[in-house]
Amino acid sequence: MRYSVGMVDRVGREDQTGGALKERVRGKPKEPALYSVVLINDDYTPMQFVSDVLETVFQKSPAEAYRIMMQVHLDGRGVAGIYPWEVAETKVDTLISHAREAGHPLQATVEET
Ligand code: TYC
Repeated sequence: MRYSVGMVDRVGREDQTGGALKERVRGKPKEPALYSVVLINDDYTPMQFVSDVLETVFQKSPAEAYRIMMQVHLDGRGVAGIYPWEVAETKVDTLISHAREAGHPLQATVEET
């Protein structure tokens, strides 16, 4: 039996790409941009509430949550976490809705890192 080298070749290439066009990749692939969720101090939100949301929404340990809460309390602001854009936005939305539901004026913003 005889095989056509050209045909075997073409079938082989089609196998690798599934027949689809591949995008040319050049240069160093960029990491996705990251954003800080920044908590803002106020005079009314209880310290315990801020520590609790840092634990539940931002997955901080009790010690780290307390440290961040005190940093915000003393310095006026502090970073709760660093995430891709959509995650950061969702964290802020969750934080704000918990705070409003509990009647607290806690504020947070997303900033480019
Ligand atoms: N300053 C608040 C108090 O004394 C505590 C607080 C900490 C509020 C951090 C907001 O983002 C905040 N009860």
